[in-house]
Amino acid sequence: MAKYLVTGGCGFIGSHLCDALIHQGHDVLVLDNLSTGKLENLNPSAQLYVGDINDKMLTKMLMSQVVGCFHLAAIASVVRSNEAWGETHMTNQSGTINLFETSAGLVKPVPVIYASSAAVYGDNAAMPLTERSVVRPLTAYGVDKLACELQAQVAGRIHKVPTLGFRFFNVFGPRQDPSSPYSGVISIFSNRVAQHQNITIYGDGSQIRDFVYVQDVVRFLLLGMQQADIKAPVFNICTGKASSIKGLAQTLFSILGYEVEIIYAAKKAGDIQHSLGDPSRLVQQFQSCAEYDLGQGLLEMLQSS
Ligand code: NAD
Ligand code: UD2
Repeated sequence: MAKYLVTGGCGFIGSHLCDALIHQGHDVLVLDNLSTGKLENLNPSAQLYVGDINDKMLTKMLMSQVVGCFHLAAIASVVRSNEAWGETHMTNQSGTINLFETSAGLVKPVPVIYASSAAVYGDNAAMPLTERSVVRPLTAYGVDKLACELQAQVAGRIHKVPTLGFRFFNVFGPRQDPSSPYSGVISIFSNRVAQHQNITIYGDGSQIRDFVYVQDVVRFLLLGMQQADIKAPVFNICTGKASSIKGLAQTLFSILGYEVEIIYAAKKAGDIQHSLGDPSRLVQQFQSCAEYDLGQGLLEMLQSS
């Protein structure tokens, strides 16, 4: 049994991670400013500190108590990163540096496992995307995530902080807030279809995504804590399976046993056409692959709501 810090523990992915850590018998401290996270997401056994990841006194007080930090706090919306450039940078890059720096300042630096994103690849047509593919982030969000990976190298090389970064592809599952305008397509579609409301597909629906279920992401985060290294390794978390947005709607219809009207609207500016990851490096490192496919994940998500 050990004690861990989870930043962003009241959010979608962080709250599932807290559940898993607590289920394994660990103590969990959570640092979250509740900007998008919700109190009701959080496991009651976790100890919540409402505050900012840039608060140096707070991060020092928390990190000095734990054996490792899972860093998931971020402004996770790409659209928001474009609207509030400087503000998201303060959280997404400076906040990450503060956590690395806090760890570096401890008698013995603690490992930091952090969330990067497939957004670092931008619209790279070379599919599937491996960790060696060209990175060409198109947004402030993607640039900050890539910068976090570079700062992790600094943390390891200069300050001996062990880190490990995961490039999440499109994560889905329970607690992904469908009411947010920035929410993921699966939470929006499943919420609307469940209420027999129409859904909107932007573009012709042929765009491809690699949807990965939140429980798989949590499993790799936990495994990652044992593999953090001062060489700052980075891994895709993806399934390697492509789903079109049109195909997603059809899968949802067949699981629920009915259909709703699909409205086609103009493709959103900057929307990535194809995003498909190659999980080979992940599988090789952790001797494990994503266990859920889209259908299984959708089924579990719908049953849990
Ligand atoms: P989320 O918005 O549900 O969770 C983020 C959490 O961080 C929230 O609880 C929020 O309140 C908190 N937070 C934000 N700014 C903070 C700050 N300055 N100080 C303290 N807390 C702060 O998002 P999520 O989908 O759970 O994303 C978790 C991580 O995974 C993020 O780093 C995100 O960029 C990354 N990611 C997510 C996806 C996805 O498909 N959901 C894909 C790629 C990467
Ligand atoms: C995801 C992540 C983002 C970033 C990026 C990396 C989410 C919410 N966003 O953006 O954080 O990591 O990947 O490149 O996970 N769509 C519709 N109808 C809808 C909603 C969406 O057609 O009602 C389309 C949308 O235009 C896009 C696809 O569905 O083509 C996926 O959209 P998304 O917002 O779920 O995720 P994405 O890939 O844009």
